[in-house]
Amino acid sequence: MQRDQTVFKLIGKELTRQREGIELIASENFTSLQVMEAMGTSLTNKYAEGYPGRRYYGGCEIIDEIEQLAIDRIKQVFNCGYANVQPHSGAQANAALMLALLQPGDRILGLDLSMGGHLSHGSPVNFSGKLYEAHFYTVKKDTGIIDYEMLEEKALSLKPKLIICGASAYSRDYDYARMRRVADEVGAFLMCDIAHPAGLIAKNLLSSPFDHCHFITSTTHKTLRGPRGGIILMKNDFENPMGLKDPKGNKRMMSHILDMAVFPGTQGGPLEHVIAAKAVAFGELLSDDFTVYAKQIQKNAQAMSKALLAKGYQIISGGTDNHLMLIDLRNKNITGKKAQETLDKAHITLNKNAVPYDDKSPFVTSGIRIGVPAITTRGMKEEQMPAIVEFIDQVLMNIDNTAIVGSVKEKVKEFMQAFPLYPELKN
Ligand code: DSN
Repeated sequence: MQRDQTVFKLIGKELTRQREGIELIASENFTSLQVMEAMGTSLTNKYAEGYPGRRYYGGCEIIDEIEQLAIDRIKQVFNCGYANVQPHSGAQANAALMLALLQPGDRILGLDLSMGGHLSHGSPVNFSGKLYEAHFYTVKKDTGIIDYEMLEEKALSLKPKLIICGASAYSRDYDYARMRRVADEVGAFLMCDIAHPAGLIAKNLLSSPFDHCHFITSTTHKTLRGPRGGIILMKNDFENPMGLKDPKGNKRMMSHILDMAVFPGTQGGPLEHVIAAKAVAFGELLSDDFTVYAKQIQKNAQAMSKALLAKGYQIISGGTDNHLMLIDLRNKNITGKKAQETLDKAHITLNKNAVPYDDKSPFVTSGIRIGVPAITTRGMKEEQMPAIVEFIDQVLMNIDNTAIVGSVKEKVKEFMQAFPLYPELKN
């Protein structure tokens, strides 16, 4: 068969784009070459419905070893007792967890999407908001911090079956113990979606939800720096309180209910090439190098936030504890949409984002979200953060001046040459 020049040419162009630009999308990262290599392997050819040692297909003995390795490694990373590494994504992990715990129409309580929450935590446009009765807590208008009093009041009056913590645009740590007290008071399960800060939690740089939440879900490609995918974890397995029993009348353990909710509940054949890449990434996570990386993420985020504040940018909650920050551009009279589109022209990639109590639509927004995991992978340290803020500021302060925006693009390209990406790859 002839090599598909069309597709590979486009893949090459994308690599050039990634190499030349400053990547500030908080949910993106650059995997190691060995993580990418594991994904492009013969494992993509294999069907392996089921779990290690209990598959529906023959020929799974090697696949079993690989998947078990991924499970064992991620359990070691988070010092936890249960892991399912099959979810194709974070949203799939959340779907499976909800399927395991809830009946249609059950109440759930999560952080409002417009306050930094996530689509799969009950948004009306997502399955979670269509199948379940979703309610939301917010952040406080004056501080940008989660309104725990509101969360408690809503939980007490609504008696949700599931309380969700975790967000996609929240820069502060959580009071998990407080949320667990509320969950216990109303008899709810507590889950935490750690997709964003997982890499920092893995290295004990943020509070750990594991001692307080019944369930943890995550993606594997953000601060965990693995392939695109999801996971479900529990600190300890426990007997399911829903009373579900096996054919012999014994109460099923939650691990069994969760496994069944992933497959056959919400997915078919697992992506074993991705699971192999997860195993590689989880091995990297266990290394001291990753500890250094995770610490650098936090230092870079703090340096970036300081440099932005120095230029008069308003950061929601006044700063960051993790890898990201949310900037309200209303004092600069620029919309998130315009900022994202113009920064893109200068090869600075980030996303527009609603800010809490935004007066603009989600398609326009008043803010932008900035994250540093990807530039930290490129080798940047605190001293590069003011330079990046300077580029951003030059673009935003000259937003309609194509000559200046074009000149920043050239400066960005030159700047990035000191931080090579995949030098071993030709294109
Ligand atoms: N798309 C992810 C993010 O950017 O945070 C959430 O799913």
